[in-house]
Amino acid sequence: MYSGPAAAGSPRRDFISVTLGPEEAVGVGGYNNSKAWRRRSCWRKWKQLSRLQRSVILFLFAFLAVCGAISYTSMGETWKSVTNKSLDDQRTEQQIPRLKLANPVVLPAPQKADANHGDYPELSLQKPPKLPHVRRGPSNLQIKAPRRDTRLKTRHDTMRAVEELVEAHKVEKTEKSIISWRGAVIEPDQSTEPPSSKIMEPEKPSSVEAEDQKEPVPINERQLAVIEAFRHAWKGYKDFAWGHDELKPLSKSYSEWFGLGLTLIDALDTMWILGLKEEFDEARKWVANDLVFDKNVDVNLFESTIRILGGLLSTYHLSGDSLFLEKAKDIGNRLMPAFKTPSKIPYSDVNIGRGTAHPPRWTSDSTVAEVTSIQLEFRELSRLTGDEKFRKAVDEVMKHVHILSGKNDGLVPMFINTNSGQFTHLGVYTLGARADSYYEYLLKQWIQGGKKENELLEDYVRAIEGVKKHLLQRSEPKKLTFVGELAHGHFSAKMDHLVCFLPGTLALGAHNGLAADHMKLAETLIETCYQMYAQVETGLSPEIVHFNLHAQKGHKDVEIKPADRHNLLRPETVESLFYMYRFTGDKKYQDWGWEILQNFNRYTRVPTGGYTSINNVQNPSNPEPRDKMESFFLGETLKYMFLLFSDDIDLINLDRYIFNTEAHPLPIWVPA
Ligand code: DMJ
Repeated sequence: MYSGPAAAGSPRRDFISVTLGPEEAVGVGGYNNSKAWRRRSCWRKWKQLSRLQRSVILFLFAFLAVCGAISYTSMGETWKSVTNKSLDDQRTEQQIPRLKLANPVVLPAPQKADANHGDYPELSLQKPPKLPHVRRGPSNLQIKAPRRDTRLKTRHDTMRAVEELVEAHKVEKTEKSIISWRGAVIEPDQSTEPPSSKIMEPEKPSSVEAEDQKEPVPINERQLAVIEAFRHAWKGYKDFAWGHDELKPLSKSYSEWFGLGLTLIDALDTMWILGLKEEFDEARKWVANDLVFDKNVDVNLFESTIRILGGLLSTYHLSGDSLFLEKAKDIGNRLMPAFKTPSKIPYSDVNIGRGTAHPPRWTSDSTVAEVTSIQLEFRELSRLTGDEKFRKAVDEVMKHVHILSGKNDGLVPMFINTNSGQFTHLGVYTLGARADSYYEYLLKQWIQGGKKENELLEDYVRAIEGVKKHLLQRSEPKKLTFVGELAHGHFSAKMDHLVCFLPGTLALGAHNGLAADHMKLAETLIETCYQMYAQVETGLSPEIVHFNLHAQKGHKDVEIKPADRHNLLRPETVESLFYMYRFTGDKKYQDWGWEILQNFNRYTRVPTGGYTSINNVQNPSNPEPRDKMESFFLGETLKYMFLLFSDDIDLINLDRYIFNTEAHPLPIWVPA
C-alpha cells in the first residue's frame, strides 16, 4: 500500500502490503509489529486512497506479477539447460560418437539394394591411422550406414556445395571456400579372409562412410583448377562423344574401341570424388538405360577389366548404388570365357555377346602384364557376389606365374603362351609396357588381401631386388637414377613413361612395412620422372625417353627419339606424385604436379571442349594434336591430380583403399 505524501521532516516510508489470508484482530498504538496490526493499518491506508490511485496500484501490481511469472519460467529453462549441458559434456567425454552424429554425413556408405540398415547410425571405434601426415579432426571414430535417403541427400548437398564453389571461383579467383569432404573409410567388421576353397558367402559391400566427425576440409585453388579441367574435358565428351568410348575433340566426334562408353565409365568415380553431382547423375542415367553388354563385340580382357569392371566396382563402393554392382557382375560373367584355355592363362580377347574368347590373330601368346593385372577386380567381384569362380580363375594365374621358370631375379618376360602356359620371348626385361602392372599388382593384391598371401610379397620383393640389380643406372649430367631395360644381357637406357608408376608403388610398399630403401628409391625415381617433364620444351613428358649415360656438352639427361615424342595424357607420374605427397607431406610434389597440370592446359586443351593427346612434346608452337582424349585422362590423370592437391589423407585413405591400375579405388579387405 502506498502511504501517501509524508509529512515534512518525517522520513518517507513507501511500502505495499498484500493480504492473502483472512484478517486477524490487530492492536493499535506504539510500535506494534504484530501481523494483525500491520494488516489493519494497510487496509486503512488503502481505504484512504482515491479510486484512480487504487486502479494505478492494482495495474502496477498485476504488471509486476506477470513479469515475475515470465522471468521465473525463463530462468527455470536456463537453469535446466545449464544442468543438461553439463550432463552432455560428461557424455561427450565418454561417448564422443553420439554427439558427432549431429553433423551431416557426406559420403554415403555403400550397401546392397536390399541392405537393411537401422534408422540410426551405429558407431564403433577403430584403430587410429598410422599415416604420418596432415590429418584433420579426430580420427578414431567410425560411423555405420545411416539411412540411404539421408546419405544420398547429404551427398547431393555436398556436390551442390562444390558446384557453387566452382561458380564462386570463376568470379573471385582468390576467394577460398569450404566443402564438407570427409573421405571414406571401410568398416573393420567387413573384412574378408584370403582365398579359401570353401564356398564363399556373399560379402557385404565395403562400407565407404563419411567420417563426418571431422572438420570440413577446404577445397583449395589447385583442386578447383582440377575440377575446372575435368568439367572442360567432360563438356567435350558430352557434346561430341556422349556414350561412346573416346572423344575426338578436334574433329568434334568420337572413336569406338569396345563401344561401351569407356570414358563415361572410367570417369564415374572421379566425378564422385570431385563432387560433381550433376555430371554423375547424368552419367548414372546412361549406365542405367543405355549400357548394354549383350553385344557382339570383341573386348580386350585386361582393358575392359581395369577400366569397366574396376570402374563399376569402385563406383559401387563410393556411391552404394547397387546398379553399378549389377553391371559389374554382368561384365564379369561375360569376361569369364577368356579363362577357358589349355593352360588357364587367359586369352587376350573376349566376345562378350557370344561368350567366346581368342588370342590375337597373329599369336597364341598373351601379355604378362595383362594376365596378371586383372586380379584386384575379379577377387573383389568374388567377395561382393560370393561367387568364387572369379577369384579362382585369377588366383590360378598368379599361382602358375609364381612357379614359372624364365624369370631373372624376379623379373618376368613380357609374353606368356596360352597353350603351354610358358613364358615366351625370353631374355627381355622391362618395367614398362607389357610387364609394368605385373609388379604393381603383386604388391597391391598382397595389401588387398590383408598382407597374408606371402607368395605375392615374395615375388614383389624379389622383383624389386631384380630391378636394383639389373635395371637401375644413373644418367649424365644430373645423375638421375632411372629404370632401363635388359635385352639378352644388354642394358638399354630406355625408359617408358609407363615406368613412372614405380615410385608410387615403391612408396606404397614402404608405407606397408617393406624396406626403407624402397622409399629411398621411390624418392630418386620420382625426381627422374619429374625431369622427364621438366627437361622437355613443353614441360610434358614424351612416351619414351633415352637417358644419356655419358656427359656430352650441351646435352641434357633426357634424349627423345622422333617416334617417341608423343604424349597421351598419361597418369603415371602424377599418380606417383600423389603417393609421394601422401607419405612424405613434401610440398614440392604438389608443385611439380601443378606445373604438369598447367602444361596440360597450355598444350593439350581444346577450346571447344576436351583435351587432346599430342604428337610432339618438343614443339611448344605446334605440339601437333592427335585428336584423341584417352579415357584414362578422366579416370586417372585428373583424379590423381585432385588427390595430390588435397591435404586430407581421408580423401581415399590409403590404409583402406587400394587403387587398381586404372586408378579405381577398391577396398582393402582387412584395413590397417
Ligand atoms: C592405363 O590404362 C593404366 O594405367 C594401365 O595400367 C597403363 N596404361 C594406361 C595409362 O597410361
